[in-house]
Amino acid sequence: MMRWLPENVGSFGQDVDWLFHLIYYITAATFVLVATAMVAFLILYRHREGRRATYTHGNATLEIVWTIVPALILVVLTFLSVPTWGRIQQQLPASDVHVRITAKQFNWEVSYPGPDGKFGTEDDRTFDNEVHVPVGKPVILHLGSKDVIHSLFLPNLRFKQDAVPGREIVKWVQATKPGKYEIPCAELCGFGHSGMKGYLYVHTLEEFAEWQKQAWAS
Ligand SMILES: [Cu+2]
Repeated sequence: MMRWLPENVGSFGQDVDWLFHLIYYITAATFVLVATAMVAFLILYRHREGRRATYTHGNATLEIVWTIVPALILVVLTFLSVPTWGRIQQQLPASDVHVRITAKQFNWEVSYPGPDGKFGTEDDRTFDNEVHVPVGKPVILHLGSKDVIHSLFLPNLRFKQDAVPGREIVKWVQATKPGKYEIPCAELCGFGHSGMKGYLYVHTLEEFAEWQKQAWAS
């Protein structure tokens, strides 16, 4: 198994990684097959004195086979992906942790609703480029943008979602391990795009309660 993926600490990361590896190995095998055939043909059919080129009109059977096999593979991959896609994208788990992440050139504005549980009221707290979440609990993300399209990328949670101006996109994630993880912007959004970086802090439940107490104390 490949070791170059970032550490997975997301509740649906295993399913995403399984599909990723499956597709990776299918494409890797196809690449080896094509490259080997190409090199073999280069050697077998190289120029030789006295040998004339022949003209061929193709091979219908071969063409049907190499069209149908990839088509079948794609259909199978689709059916294998549907349950994971449905679980991640088509359900919103019940949760009392809500975070509003608003992208702008070139920052992530991160707001919490505060004790009243409502956004846009006095007790909201807003932070720049830091998202704090508790471990083991679903977190509802309310994604927006103030200017252009950005993309919130949480590589360790196997989560990536565009933030689109004029729309609120509601998604969820759940972290399985405390730690500090990177949040890059994954959509070229202007000259400061490469520096548009935040951090995701996954806390234990006690640490998260403590962080909340401090954030709302001031
Ligand atoms: Cu951006």
